[in-house]
Amino acid sequence: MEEFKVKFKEQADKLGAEIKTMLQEHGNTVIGETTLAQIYQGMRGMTALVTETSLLDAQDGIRFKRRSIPELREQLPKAKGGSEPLPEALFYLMMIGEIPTEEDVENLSAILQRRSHVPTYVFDTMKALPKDTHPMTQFVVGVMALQAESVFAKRYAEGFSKKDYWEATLEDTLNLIARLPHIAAFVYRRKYKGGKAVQPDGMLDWAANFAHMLGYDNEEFKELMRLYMVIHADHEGGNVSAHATHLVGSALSDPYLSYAAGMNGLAGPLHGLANQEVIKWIFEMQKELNTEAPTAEQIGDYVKKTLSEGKVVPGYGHAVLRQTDPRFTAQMEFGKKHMSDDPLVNTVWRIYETVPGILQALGKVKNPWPNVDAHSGALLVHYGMKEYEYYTVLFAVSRSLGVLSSLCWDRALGMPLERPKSVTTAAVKRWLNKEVENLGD
Ligand code: NMX
Ligand code: MLT
Repeated sequence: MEEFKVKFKEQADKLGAEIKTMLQEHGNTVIGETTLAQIYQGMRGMTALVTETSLLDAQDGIRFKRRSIPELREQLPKAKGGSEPLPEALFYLMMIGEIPTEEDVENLSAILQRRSHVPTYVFDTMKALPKDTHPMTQFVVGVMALQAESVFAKRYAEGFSKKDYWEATLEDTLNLIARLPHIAAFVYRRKYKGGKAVQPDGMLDWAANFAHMLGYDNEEFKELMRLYMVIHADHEGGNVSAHATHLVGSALSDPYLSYAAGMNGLAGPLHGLANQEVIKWIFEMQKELNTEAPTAEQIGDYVKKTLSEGKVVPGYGHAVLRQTDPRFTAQMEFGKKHMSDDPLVNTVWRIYETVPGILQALGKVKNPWPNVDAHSGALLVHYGMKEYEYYTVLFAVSRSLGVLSSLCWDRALGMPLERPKSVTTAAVKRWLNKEVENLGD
């Protein structure tokens, strides 16, 4: 068995034993109360899940094993000559719980390289779709075609023991993460570059090879992809893509089915699709105002127009965060280092100076600050990737690292089927009128 698997199993057994003892001693401890408003309003603030890979703080943002985004950028190993963290290293941290050595990361990159071949029938399946199909749909169809390769599904069909679920899940996880960049690059090259594929380069790290297959060999773009793949990887367990992956996985659907479910959630405009919506919105604003560099006043008027049309300002607000997303700040720092004069990037920064005050004045928006999606597109446009409908696919490739690590943890810890109770409004009324003793009777 690969050393990486052995190390993960050791960590999982240790944590599993701790959880068992904790539940024996504290299983009946009450952790909070649930209000009627919460079950009608998207379960905000309701602690209802355990996710081992990361933890979100409303003020400070995401932390991976207690390390913030700036700390990850400092502490995780980098590519030779690079200064951004390697996503493989973050995957290692989420699985093993420690910052890997450079050798650990090289071993993991090699494991992924060995598993990266995508069978031709997957591309043939994707080719059956009209070229103008949304890139996220093409991507998920590719993932679903690849499901025929699932080790978990095969072994389950043959009949295998619960205690081996984790290993088959990890097999699928490594295979899927290894292959996703190729599937994603195929979507891009097919839809936007006349179908001319770029062959993978086995000497490159995971993110740099993805950039290469997309057709971007600029070293700075490779650095951007490393940073992008790290900061989009995980955002604890309650976000739509992580929660959907976990929920579907809880039915013992294999990692391909589970990840595809999560990515269908990521494709929604209130979640990952917001990255395309941000650039679309900025391009439309530039067109309407007939300028590449709108003033703060012009931006303010355009924001008010957007709101008056009953639309949200994409890239702003969050269900949990109550401050500027540190993932936005990391991208702003990247922009300042590599492209401080770029007009579009400067427009993103001017929007940042303008929007929060306007949203705050509405009095209902709980977080007027930018999230990760407010910045990402402008950096991509700088390097020539203007096809904004594709952006969520980049998010999806990165998110595989988090949601699939979580699925490995779910299986290793023997997490059960997720099945919360639901009620009807009629039942709520009966309960409020004291016609029944318990809500749901
Ligand atoms: N522009 C306009 N109105 C907003 C915005 C915004 N950016 N954010 C929140 N609101 C409104 C929201 O629609 C709601 O209005 P109403 O009561 O009329 O329905 C009100 O403010 C209260 O919403 P909140 O409790 O602040 O936000 P909630 O937790 O419900 O939603 C988001 C969070 C992220 C869905 C919301 O802020 C939003 O729609 N933002 C724009 C889309 C976006 O950027 N999504 C990406 C999130 C990050 N990601 O990658 O997933
Ligand atoms: C995410 O990265 O998943 C988003 O910020 C949404 C969330 O955390 O709810």
